[in-house]
Amino acid sequence: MPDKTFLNWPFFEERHKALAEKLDTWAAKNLAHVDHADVDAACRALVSKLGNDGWLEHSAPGAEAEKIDVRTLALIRETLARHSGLADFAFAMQGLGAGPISLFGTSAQRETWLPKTRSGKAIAAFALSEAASGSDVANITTSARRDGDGDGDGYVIDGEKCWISNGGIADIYIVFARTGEAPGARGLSAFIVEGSNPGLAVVERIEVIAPHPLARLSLKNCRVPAEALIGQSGDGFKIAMATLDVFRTTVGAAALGFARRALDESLKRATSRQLFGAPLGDLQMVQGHIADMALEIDAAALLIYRAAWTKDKGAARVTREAAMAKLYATEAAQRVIDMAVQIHGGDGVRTGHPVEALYREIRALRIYEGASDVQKVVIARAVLSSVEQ
Ligand code: COS
Repeated sequence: MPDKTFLNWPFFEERHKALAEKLDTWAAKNLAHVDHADVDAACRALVSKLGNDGWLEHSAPGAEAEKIDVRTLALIRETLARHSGLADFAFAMQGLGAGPISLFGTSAQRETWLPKTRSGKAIAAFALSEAASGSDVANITTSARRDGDGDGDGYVIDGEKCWISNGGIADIYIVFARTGEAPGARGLSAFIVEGSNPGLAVVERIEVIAPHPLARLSLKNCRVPAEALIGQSGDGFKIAMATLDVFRTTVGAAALGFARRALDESLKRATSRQLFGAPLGDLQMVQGHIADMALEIDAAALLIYRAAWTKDKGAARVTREAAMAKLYATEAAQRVIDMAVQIHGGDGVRTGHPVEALYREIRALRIYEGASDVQKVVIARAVLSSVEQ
């Protein structure tokens, strides 16, 4: 049984505790046997199930005045991740994909798309990365030019996007492209591109160690109407960064869910397996691992819910807090899971064992939505900029 005492921390309100309990019960019932044989079908089914049962309503705010509740997102991600990595992925991408619309979209964009992503009727994707600009977002080369003679009524997008989660199954992609108002970061814009757009194609499916729908996409002569632009032209970089400020904290939360599962599995093992005539957990070296795991988990949780609470309480920017939460929680979860594998011995690397799956699942979280190395750059910049010149 996972430790739930953290729900009594002052970051949470009664509604958060109730939601976490209800989702845990739901997940135990619905996510015990997620079939990974066809990840596209599995993801479609998970989005549909999460939508039908109301969980996706939390992935983006419903009404315009409503704000995204990062504590709720984080609690949902850590709970889903504890039960199923793919279910967490399905939930997370609905939030990240719809994020630019919910944070910066017009009323019309919100009314068209959010009811669909919140009910699971449309699958969302966030198409930012390119082969040569994953960490260096300002270097994006995909272009969007005005259709017609510079003042046409739409845009034509050309380029390639890489590492796009839900690539191939999404109904809506948020595509970041260069519109050229200024060099670098100030010359990007964000667009809504429908999956059915004839200018959009999957050129490669990418297989990874923890499989999920992932693709390289091409945009060729991809026409979108003027209303597809999110926010102001030239604001794309800030839209991407502000969206990541919200969702990076929740990547940390997913890592926390994986780490909690690893500790739960290790506690079961330590109390049931006999070694040298006593339970494994009687060995001080195993106790050392368990102490380290519990400490890493609490430290990660404190950073995650600090960042989430700070944003929910109205902070304009949580760049530093979110970067710290993602960096610490993902790195800590990797260490926790590695210790879980060690405690499980041979079973820890047996295909199909929960800790073997966790060992594969955690690795990408230290890379996507800003690699650990980038988070250090972000934290250092924030700390340095706080020094008065
Ligand atoms: N929120 C709002 N605005 C932001 C912001 C944020 N979190 N971060 C930066 N900005 C603004 C800056 O204030 C700056 O605005 P002005 O030009 O008006 O001063 C502008 O955006 C450019 O910022 P900066 O100079 O920091 O840009 P860099 O190109 O140097 O950014 C890093 C470098 C590494 C920080 C950035 O590219 C990054 O976060 N990369 C990782 C991206 C990522 O997560 N990739 C994974 C893809 S999603 S799976």
